[in-house]
Amino acid sequence: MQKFDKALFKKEVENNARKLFRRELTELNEKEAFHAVAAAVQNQIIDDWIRTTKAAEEEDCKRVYYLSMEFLMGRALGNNILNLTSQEEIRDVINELGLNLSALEEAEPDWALGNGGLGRLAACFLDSLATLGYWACGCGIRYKYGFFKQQIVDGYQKEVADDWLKDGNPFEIRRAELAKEVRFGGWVETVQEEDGRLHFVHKGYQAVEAIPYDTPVVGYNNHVVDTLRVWDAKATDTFRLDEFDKGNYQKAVESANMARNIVEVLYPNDNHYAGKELRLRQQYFFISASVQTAVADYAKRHNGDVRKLYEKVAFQLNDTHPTVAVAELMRVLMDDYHLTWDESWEITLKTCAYTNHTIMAEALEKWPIELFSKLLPRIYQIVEEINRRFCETVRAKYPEQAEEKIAKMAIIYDGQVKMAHLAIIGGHAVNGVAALHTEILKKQELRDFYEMYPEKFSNKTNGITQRRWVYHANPELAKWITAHIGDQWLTDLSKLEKLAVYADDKQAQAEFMAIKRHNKERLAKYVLKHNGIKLNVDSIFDVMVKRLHEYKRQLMNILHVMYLYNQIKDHPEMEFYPHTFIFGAKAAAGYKTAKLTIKLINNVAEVINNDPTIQDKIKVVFIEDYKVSSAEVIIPAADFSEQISTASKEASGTSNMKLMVNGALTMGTMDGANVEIVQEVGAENAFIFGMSSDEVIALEHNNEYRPMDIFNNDQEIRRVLMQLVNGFYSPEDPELFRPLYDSLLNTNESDRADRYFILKDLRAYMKAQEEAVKKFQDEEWWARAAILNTAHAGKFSSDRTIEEYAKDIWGLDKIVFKD
Ligand code: 26M
Repeated sequence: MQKFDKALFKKEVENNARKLFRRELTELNEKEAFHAVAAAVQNQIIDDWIRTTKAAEEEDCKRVYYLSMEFLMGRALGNNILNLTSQEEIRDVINELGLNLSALEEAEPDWALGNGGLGRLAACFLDSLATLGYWACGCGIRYKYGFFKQQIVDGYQKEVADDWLKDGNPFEIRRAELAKEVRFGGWVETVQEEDGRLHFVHKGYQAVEAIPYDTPVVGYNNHVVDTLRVWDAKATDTFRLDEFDKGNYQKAVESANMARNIVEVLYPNDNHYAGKELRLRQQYFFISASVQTAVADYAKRHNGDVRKLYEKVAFQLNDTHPTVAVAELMRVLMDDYHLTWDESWEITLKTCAYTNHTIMAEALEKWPIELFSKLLPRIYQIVEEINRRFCETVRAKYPEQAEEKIAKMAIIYDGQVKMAHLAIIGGHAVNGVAALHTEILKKQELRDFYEMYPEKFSNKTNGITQRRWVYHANPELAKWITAHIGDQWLTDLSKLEKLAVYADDKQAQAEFMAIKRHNKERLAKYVLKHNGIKLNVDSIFDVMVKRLHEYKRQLMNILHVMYLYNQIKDHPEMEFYPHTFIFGAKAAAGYKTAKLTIKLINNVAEVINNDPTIQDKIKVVFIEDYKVSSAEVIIPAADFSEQISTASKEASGTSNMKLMVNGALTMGTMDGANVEIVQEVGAENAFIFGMSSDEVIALEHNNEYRPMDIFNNDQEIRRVLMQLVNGFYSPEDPELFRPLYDSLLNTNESDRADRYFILKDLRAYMKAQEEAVKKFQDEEWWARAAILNTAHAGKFSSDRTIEEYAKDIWGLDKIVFKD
């Protein structure tokens, strides 16, 4: 590989300015200059990208298709530059050109094609796949509008459309030549072939053209470039002409609108299923296009013989959202490649694998059969046949309890198509995303399936990429780590272990905490600019950043803040260490309780931050529009990491890992990957509290939980709850927070009171907080524990996770460059 040519790069940037804007570089604003530089960076990538595909094709490598409705990529420019390892050279050139690299990076919009954990995990996985030298393609949807932007107006969340593509995306390439047709609606006709076989013909459908846009996924320092392929939708020209000929203008416009609608917007729900037809349309649209492409690409390389597809192709289903892939692969193999059912079934089983990301019942996808069969008649027919055969198997295996098993396990039952069942039955692997979560799946949620197919189940604890979450987000810490243990941690995070010997080293402690302080200053600047609030960098930065959901218990956090405020008001003389509570969270647009919690946090902030008698002992900050790029500023500045979900509810969590590796201490319940974090760092270097998952599950079953008893017996908690309904935080509308109060204390027709055991865990949480604050004041103890958190975070690299998937589920080999 040739060395980075600074002079050439500089010329290219200058030329790009002229080509793109017909102006000189010096005359461009920051956004325009970003485009000029990004185009030059893309040019650095392109040869490696082509070369990667060539090498993988020549060696006939196995390729994994990561099928996901979401890829929460964040910004690309800075990360690409880091992974190309030409950061210093590029920075020099940019400085010589009178520009500033970080300012240019900030001009790029976030690629917010995802909601939260599941989407960001997909993005971390792509980074790891490329870095480890595997051949991978992320397949998804090119949403015109990504996850909404959040504005806080009068304390309320307001959703604003995220028009992220309006200035174009310099990293994407439109591949019109690879378009595929996707068919909706119509009916299926059965035709008997000469050989007696039945053939199924899809008639009267509406066709949509799927057009792929490819963006590069740059591996770190290895010249491997994988692909993120997102599909755009267009009305098919043939259909339109046809309709015009008949003078049916209306229908032609309808079809164009239908196409546009499919890719219009990302559904902003997470862990919640709504049963919208458009959502199923989105799912089938990108799956059909991706599956057709994967099979065609394989066929091209294997003389049209697809019977060994599974040897070279793996489909990973990111939750149940892409599960129609099981039936679509069956359809393509049978209808387009003329394989038999049995041949197709064997291939499908060996190709597909499913990851479960949640046990929340309201997240389970169950489509009404009318809706499903009308939109996807041929697919429904195939699902019915898969189901029929599955039920036969169950009857043979469990003759005694057949109907009971079928009621629980069938794909089609009670008028619904159960996508999780299809994913489990139609694939060879099922995995949970943390050890505890996988155990709960095996013992409870998916118990019958585990009993029937124990060999399919495994755990793959989530991870995060250290390239974005340390190297890019926390450059000072990255430099410090490299100075102490070398730079191998960038591709082998277990190397961080070597930092443990510095935990007791006074100088190392001082340096580590100085870096934390700089990061707190950087965040304080951000908050001043975006919120107009001045932060005290000597205070504890207590950070809770994640989607807003009742089970994550942001409400418990703010109730604790309300309690502290009462304490200080009652005892103004008491010693109190300054404490800054930082929140970042978006609520699903239709999720009332979640939105009201945001309003509560903001009202509490308003009252406390403006109370002069508090003298800045407590600050509450709600950071507007939490997203990947702001996470990169917030996370490195954290002292406390809030991971306080009701045990058993958070499948894994990933902000817990990002915060840990950046030296924050976990304040958490024994839930999701917190359990493994504690295992790695030691319970003495975290603050663990609350009910265990077993206790929660037992209490859910025995119906003996009475939150009202807590209200009646604990006067301090009672007072906090009363402040929700006496106008203390909403004098203009004392009833405003009544729904939150009710959710904690009053059982209603749909819900038992305090479904997530907030009051049950609140005392324990308050104690854990008190303990943590005490420990924080012992600077030496804290510095040691913070270093140890970074040192023991090695397990939580997505590189480790991907190696496990590659070995246990996908059977991938690495790309080798021969030239
Ligand atoms: C479903 C139907 C309709 C519209 C949207 C959805 C939907 C979208 C996203 C449902 C769930 C979605 O995401 C769930 C999610 O993010 N789960 C999180 O996955 C992380 C990665 O494994 C885990 O770390 C988190 O614990 C888990 O909550």
